[in-house]
Order: sequence, then C-alpha cells, then structure tokens
Amino acid sequence: MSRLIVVSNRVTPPAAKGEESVGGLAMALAAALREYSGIWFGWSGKTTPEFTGQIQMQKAEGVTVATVDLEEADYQEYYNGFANKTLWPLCHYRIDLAAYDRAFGEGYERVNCRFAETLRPLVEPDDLIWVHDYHLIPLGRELRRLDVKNRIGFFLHVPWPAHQLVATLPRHRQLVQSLFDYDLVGFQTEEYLQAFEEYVVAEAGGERLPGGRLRAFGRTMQVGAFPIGIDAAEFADLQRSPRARRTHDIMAAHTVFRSLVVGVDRLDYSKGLEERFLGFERFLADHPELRREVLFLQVAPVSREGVEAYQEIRARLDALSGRINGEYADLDWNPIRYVNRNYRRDELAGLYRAARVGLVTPLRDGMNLVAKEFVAAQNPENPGVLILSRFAGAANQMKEALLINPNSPEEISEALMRAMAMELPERIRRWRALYENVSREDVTAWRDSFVHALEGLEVRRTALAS
Ligand code: ADQ
Repeated sequence: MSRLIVVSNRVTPPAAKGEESVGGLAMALAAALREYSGIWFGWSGKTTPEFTGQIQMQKAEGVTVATVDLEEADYQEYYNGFANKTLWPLCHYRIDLAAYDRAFGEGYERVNCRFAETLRPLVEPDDLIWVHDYHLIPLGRELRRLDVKNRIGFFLHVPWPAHQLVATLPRHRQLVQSLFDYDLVGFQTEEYLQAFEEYVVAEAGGERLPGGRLRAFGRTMQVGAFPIGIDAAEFADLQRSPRARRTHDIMAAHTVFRSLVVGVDRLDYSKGLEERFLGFERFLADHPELRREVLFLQVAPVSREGVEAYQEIRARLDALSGRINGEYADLDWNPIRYVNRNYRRDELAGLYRAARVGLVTPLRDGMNLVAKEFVAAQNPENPGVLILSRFAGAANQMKEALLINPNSPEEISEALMRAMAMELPERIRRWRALYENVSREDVTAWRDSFVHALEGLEVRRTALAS
C-alpha cells in the first residue's frame, strides 16, 4: 500500500480521544491518517524572524507529524492576508470583506513555494499526496516544478463560489490554472463542483469530458464531489464518557423546566451568528408565552483575532447578546447564554445531547460538521431537532432537518416554534433518517472515496502512457 502524505496549512498533533480540539479539518485529518502509515505536513503555528525551512518531526497518537515554522511576514501576508482576508471571504460570498492586496498574493505564492521545497525531500516515489484547502491551491504546481511525479490530489473544504465572484480576484485565472497541476480535485458538494466547472468552461474555454474529467489549460484532471463526514461511531461512544454525562447533567439541571437550544461554532462571520441571535430575538418577541421556557446557549470560541473583520463581528455579537438579554431577561432567567471558549469533544457531546434543538445557521459553509455531530450525539429514544441553514453543504445530505434561510429572522423563529412543538414520533423519524446518513457517509467513507479515486488514477495514467 502507498504511503499517504497529507498537507494542510496548520498541523494540530492529534489529541487523545475526547480531548480539546478545534476545527473540522483537524478532526477529520487525524482520523484519516491514523489508519495509513504516512505523514501529516504543514505549518507548526509558530513564527520565527527568518524562514529556516527546518522540519520538526514527531509522532502523536499513531500519526507522524512534520511541521515547519513560518516567518512573521508569511503569517501576515499568506495566512492573515491572502488566505483569511482574501480567499475566505470570497469563498463565503463576502466580497465586501475581501482585501485584494498585491503583497498578500505574493506572500501566498512565497509560502506555497516554501512548503513545496521543504516537503520535497520527504516524498518517496510511491507516495500519494493529498493537499487540503484554500491556503494551498498552488502547492501542486510548485511540487511539479520540483519534478514531483506522484499522484497529487487536492480537496477544498470551503465553498467554490459562483463564477462572477471568482472573477473579482486579480489573477484568478492563474490560481485556477494551478489547480490543473493536480490529478484529482475534490469539492464538498455537487453544487461547488458545478460552479467550478462553469468557471473553467466560461473563463478558460475548458470542456467537461466523460467520467468526471475536466480539460483546460492544456491539461486534463479528474474532479468530483466528496462530502466530508464525522467519526459518528466515536461521537456516539463519547456519550458514555463521565465528562459527557457530567456536562449533560449540568445542562439538564439548568433547564429542568425549559428547553435548551444550542449553537456551537467558531466565531466567524460566515456562521450567521448575528442573524441567529436576531432570529432568536424574533422568537422571543413572537412568543411571549414561551419566553421563560427556553434557554439559548451559544458557544463560539474566538478565531482569527488578527483579522479586523473578526474583531468587529465579536464586538457586534457582544453588543447584540447584551441588548437581547437586557430587554428580555428576568431576575431568575436569561434568554441567551453566550460563551467564547472551547470545550472538549466529550463535553460537546454531552451538551448536544442535552439540547432540544441544534441551531446551525451559517450564511455559507463548505459542509458544517457541527450539524453532523449534533445528530450523532442524540438520544435515539428522545432525540432533539436539527435546524439547519440551506446554505450549509450539509443541507444536501440532511434533508430531514428543518431547513431554513438563515437571513430570515421569521424563518428561524418559525422553525424554533416547530422544533419545540414537534411530537416524539416525528422527532424520532427525522432523527433516524439523519443518523443513518451521518453514520454511513462518515469520515472514513470520505477518506476512502477520495484516496481510492486518487489511487485509481494510476491505472489511467499508465494506460494513457502505454
Ligand atoms: P469549520 O469552519 O471550522 O470547518 P465546522 O465544519 O463546523 O466548521 O467544524 C467545526 C469543528 O470545530 C467541529 O468539529 C466542532 O465540534 C469544533 N468546535 C466548534 N466550536 C467548538 C468549541 N467551542 N469547542 C470545541 N470544539 C469546537 C471547515 C469548513 C466547514 C467544513 C470543515 C471540514 O468551514 O464547512 O465542514 O472545514 O471540511
């Protein structure tokens, strides 16, 4: 069996079962690497005054991790800059927040080049290389420049936006062209795949070929939709841990006479938190009789604090939660409990299980793993209801959730009402269908379908060569 080299921007050494960990990507990759003998390569998260290219190797929880430090300018221009101030807002339909600064683009190219040069000596001829996410789009091209002939796949965790949005990016053609140095490019959903194909046909005169292949810029590659999942079995298992039970019991004790509505997200403007708060406020205004019967707990650890847009959304959420609580709270009841910290995964499992409603309302989201975790954590005999944004990639697989438009406070309020009133048989019917999907299309299925598709290309290349 070939080795697998996974490359992502940040490498977070895998944590022991149940321990604290943030970011859907980190979770999914650790699970994927455990079964393959391979390497996880990326940035250590540290910066040094000058780039040294020195690799730090360590083994954690059965995974070999190789990291490199970046220099301060890389951090500002590549990570905070092009990745998080340009590509992230663009992919999430927020061109009003996108900064098109030439220095960011240069930093992005420089770091991709540095990543390729540092990784090159670790690559053996049979390795499969799997590159992750929007930070590293040009990495395949840089590896080819260094004469890497291995099969290289790329998976985009965020949405691929509509053609006209991509076209707002200076040098967008070059960026897309660099994707054609991969053998396989994967997206979360058919919708993003189609948007990518439309761009390639319209802007680069490309053509779709049979068998999921795409031709442009004088090259042909394989493309596909590979929806990411969670480790559903592990999540259901976490339920039985003492910490999960304790968290569940604490929340249950706090909500004996009321229903718990829970939201768990990185504090990011794409997650629709302001709209969610406003939707909940609308619910309180619409249903005075239910006011004291709900508690909305929003867990939102701060992220990307070096980017102004994140400081601003944080300030707005502080003000909004304060305003709503000020208006509706009573001596012994607060409608919103808003918490900016991380919890361990076993604690999250207990929290989800204690909730009557999971409120997952991103304005745009590549997939959204919280929706899947919420489902995996429910009590099959008395499951909670998932309210899910139609703009989360997960909505394609989770049709039995209450699907809503997150921009509409009325729709959020109505869905909350429906979820509170939903009888047990309907809750069970919906949950079973959701759980069936979450456990079938899990993280292992995702990894296997991508890696097998990449492995399968060997046959095609050899066949073409002969
Ligand atoms: P994210 O934008 O990080 O991921 P998401 O898919 O929801 O979004 O994953 C978040 C992860 O972080 C979940 O596993 C969740 O449990 C964890 N988490 C969130 N808040 C936490 C807290 N307070 N404490 C502990 N853990 C917390 C990106 C894309 C998504 C895509 C994933 C995977 O933006 O669309 O689903 O990658 O591809």
